[in-house]
Amino acid sequence: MSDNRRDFLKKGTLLGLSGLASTLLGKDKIDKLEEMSNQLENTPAFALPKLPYAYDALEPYFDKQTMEIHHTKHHAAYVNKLNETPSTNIDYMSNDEVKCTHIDKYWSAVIRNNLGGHYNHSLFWTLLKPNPKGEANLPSGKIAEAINKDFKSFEEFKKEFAEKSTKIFGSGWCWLIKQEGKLKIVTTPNQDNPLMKLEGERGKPVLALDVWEHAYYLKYQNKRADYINNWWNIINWDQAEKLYTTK
Ligand code: MN3
Repeated sequence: MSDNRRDFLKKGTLLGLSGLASTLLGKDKIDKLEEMSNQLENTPAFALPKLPYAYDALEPYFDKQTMEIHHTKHHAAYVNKLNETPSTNIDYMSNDEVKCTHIDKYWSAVIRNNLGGHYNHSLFWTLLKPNPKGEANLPSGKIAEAINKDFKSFEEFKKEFAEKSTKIFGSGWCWLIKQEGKLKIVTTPNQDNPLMKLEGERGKPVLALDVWEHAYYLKYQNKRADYINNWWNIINWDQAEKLYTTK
């Protein structure tokens, strides 16, 4: 068959189909469908989430300037990079948690680092809450029971978490994870996380602490231990319990 004839048949089929569709749906519906499909095509796969509090709400523990730069520059950069790097393998998966569980060492560094950066920060923000009066901030309910069971006491848990997060060499994250029903403290380098299929321990994140210098340097300089020590005041334990008790 000649190319001209093939083109003629293709066009004919398309015209026939669109004619049939307008007969069945009406032109206004077709226009609406077209508009929806254009919108879908132009919607980036990843979006910077709004913070559930103001930039200065976590003072005096996390300062306003650090929070603003951390969110609008660092987190936003991960989101932008992801949107500049389309990947049909992950862009259409239902959510970022599912996407992370597909990342292994064979993925390109640009997707691994920026997807991790986006997921980790999105989680980190929701696990913080203002505490302007400096009230005691302790876990309660099921998460408190589980911490007491798996670490003997809250004090022991705090000690282990502080030790492990202080010792991370360079940039990374410290996590409380649920692994086969048990709580564990693990660390990951760079923007990796315990959902990914990498060398470290895997599990569902329940708490997350960013120990990259960008998270604390403006206020605490090289004193990472002080930053960690202040973080305990603004942990959103209700959110941690929600993560712990839901699948
Ligand atoms: Mn960060």
